[in-house]
Amino acid sequence: MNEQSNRQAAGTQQHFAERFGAHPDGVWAAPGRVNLIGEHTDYNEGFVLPFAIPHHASVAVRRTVDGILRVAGRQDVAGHGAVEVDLARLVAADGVRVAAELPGWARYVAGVFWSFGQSSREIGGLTAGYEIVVDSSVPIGAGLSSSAALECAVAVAVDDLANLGYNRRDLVLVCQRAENEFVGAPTGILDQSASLLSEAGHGLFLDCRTRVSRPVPLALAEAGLQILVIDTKVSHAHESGGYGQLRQACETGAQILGVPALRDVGVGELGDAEAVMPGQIFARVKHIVTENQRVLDVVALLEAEPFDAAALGELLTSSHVSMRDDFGNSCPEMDLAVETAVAAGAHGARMTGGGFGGSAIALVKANEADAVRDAVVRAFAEAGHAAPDVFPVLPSAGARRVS
Ligand code: GAF
Repeated sequence: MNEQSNRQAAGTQQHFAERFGAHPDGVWAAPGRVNLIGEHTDYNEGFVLPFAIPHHASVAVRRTVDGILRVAGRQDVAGHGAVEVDLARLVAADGVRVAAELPGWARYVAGVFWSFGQSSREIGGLTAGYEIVVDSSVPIGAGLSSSAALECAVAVAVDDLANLGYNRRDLVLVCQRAENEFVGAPTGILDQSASLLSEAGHGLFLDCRTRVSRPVPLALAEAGLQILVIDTKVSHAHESGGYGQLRQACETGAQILGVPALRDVGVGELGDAEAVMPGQIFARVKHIVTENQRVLDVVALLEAEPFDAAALGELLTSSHVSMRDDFGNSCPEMDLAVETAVAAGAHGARMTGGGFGGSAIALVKANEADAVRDAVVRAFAEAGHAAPDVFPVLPSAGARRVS
């Protein structure tokens, strides 16, 4: 743990004591992520390569006996005090309907309890009662998985305290169900897998069909490289709008091709696919099929140490162009961030996460990071966009107990 995360854990613990007048049983942390490459491939049963970032959610938790879940945010994100929920009623409830009664961030916490309740035999431990203080350094709405970080921190804490005995892979599914069926966002397993399974210094290569993963070395500092996050400040949410429509288009494409998922279509089959479907559906299919291949190419590059940074950068930029031109989930601020970073010397850059805003990543030489950041900030000012946040991230550890 670094100094910042020690401070965050101590702050969460102290806030818990002030709020609930007692010491928590422990503090658990789970990181946000950037996705190096493999966008929207997860729900198409394809490949992804995310890594955990140092920014994380932390939860201080105490198990009680009164059957009530009390949750308070250290930053009081939505301006609410402690939210109280009857746990026995929560776990027996119809997910999305109950979620609608809760303020934004509390949905992710309650959703994990609800989701555990759908598959746990140990309901007694789950419904005993819990007091939780939530804190997070993951920027909200920036495409860095602030919601998955919160779900995963709660999941590892409750699994520990109630002795539920889940392994990490199954916790991924518990958190995904919270997101899909409680919060109502039709997402895949990318974000929760990155938060729960990542290792420091590595990317996580995950096959989303088999759920088999392996760490891939991402020795950036040793190669004189940095990955910059460019938070465009264009906020997004996946509960509504574009994300679901894209998912639907991919499913339609797979149906037309008669395959279980777009994972089953190879780059060489795209010519035939184009002839049998509407142009816009084909464009979505093309992104997914070529993106799966790019993930495999990036993994091959990274596993051939020392890796070719210029070739890696080119694959990242191709991924962005594919989203911009074929998948239709970019936005002008994102395109400007990517184009400016590359023009200022980045090896490559791309939007990371679901899209329609959020963040880009740029692979840069460490000694050129300041120049790239300055160029992006300048370009945003000249275009009249809100100032972006630009900061480096290192591949970090996955969810863990911190005290
Ligand atoms: C969001 C979703 F939550 C992920 O499941 C994934 O689909 C991603 O967008 C796009 O790759 O982060």
